Amino acid sequence: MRIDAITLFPEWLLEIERYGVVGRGLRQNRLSLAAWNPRDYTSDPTRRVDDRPYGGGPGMVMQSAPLAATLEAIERARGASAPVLLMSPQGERFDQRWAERLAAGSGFVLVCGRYEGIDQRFIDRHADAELSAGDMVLSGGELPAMMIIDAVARLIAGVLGDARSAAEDSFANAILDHPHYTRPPADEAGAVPDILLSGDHARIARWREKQALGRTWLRRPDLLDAIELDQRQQALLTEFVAEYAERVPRP
Ligand code: 9D3
Repeated sequence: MRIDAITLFPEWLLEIERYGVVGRGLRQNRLSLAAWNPRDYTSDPTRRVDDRPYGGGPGMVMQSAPLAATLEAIERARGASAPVLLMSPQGERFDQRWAERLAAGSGFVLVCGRYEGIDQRFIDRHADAELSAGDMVLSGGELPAMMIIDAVARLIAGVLGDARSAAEDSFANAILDHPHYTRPPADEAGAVPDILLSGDHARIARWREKQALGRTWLRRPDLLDAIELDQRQQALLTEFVAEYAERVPRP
């Protein structure tokens, strides 16, 4: 998998090479990452890549030509074209389905904007999709790009040590995780639920699934609307809801 990123802050973006799952993927040669600065591909002697918006208004707009020239250099280096994904607050929300789709291909180009935005002509001509990290205002596309690289890297076969993990994650994507506990069995914040200390693996699995479904019902009902529960899961959730109604009496 080859990922190229266009950014005014290439050193920052490449920091992720030094850590965690992305670092591991690079060392294993299952992933390669390159960052390209559009200032290196402008004909302007002052290396300018932005200008004032036509029609007026605050802020600056990234010019199309330096981005297009950078993209051309990337395609030359790759020897082929690759999907171009623009990081944008106007984009489609990036999620695990997007991560899976990207991990299934051989790579892509991430374009990180800065300033108020990017000249629409670059977007229209070159962007295959626009992706957002969610409804918050950031100062550029670099952090969303790093987020995407991390999410995709952990789906590349062999990058996660444990083959189970990625598959479990994709189920965990549909509903929330159950709570976790580790030693000690009791501390100033309370005791670990008895069942987890019982050694009864079947009951523990059932308890965890019930907690996962219950938390999803409490915190992310939208996720439950999107999936079909089987009869066993439906029964576990009904149990959770009944116990919850007892614990928290409504006025
Ligand atoms: C505050 C300025 N905004 C309206 C006047 C427009 C705006 C322009 C540029 C808002 C943010 C940005 C920079 N953000 C990104 O490039 C970005 C982003 C984000 O801000 N939130 C979530 N996902 C993304 S992906 C790229």
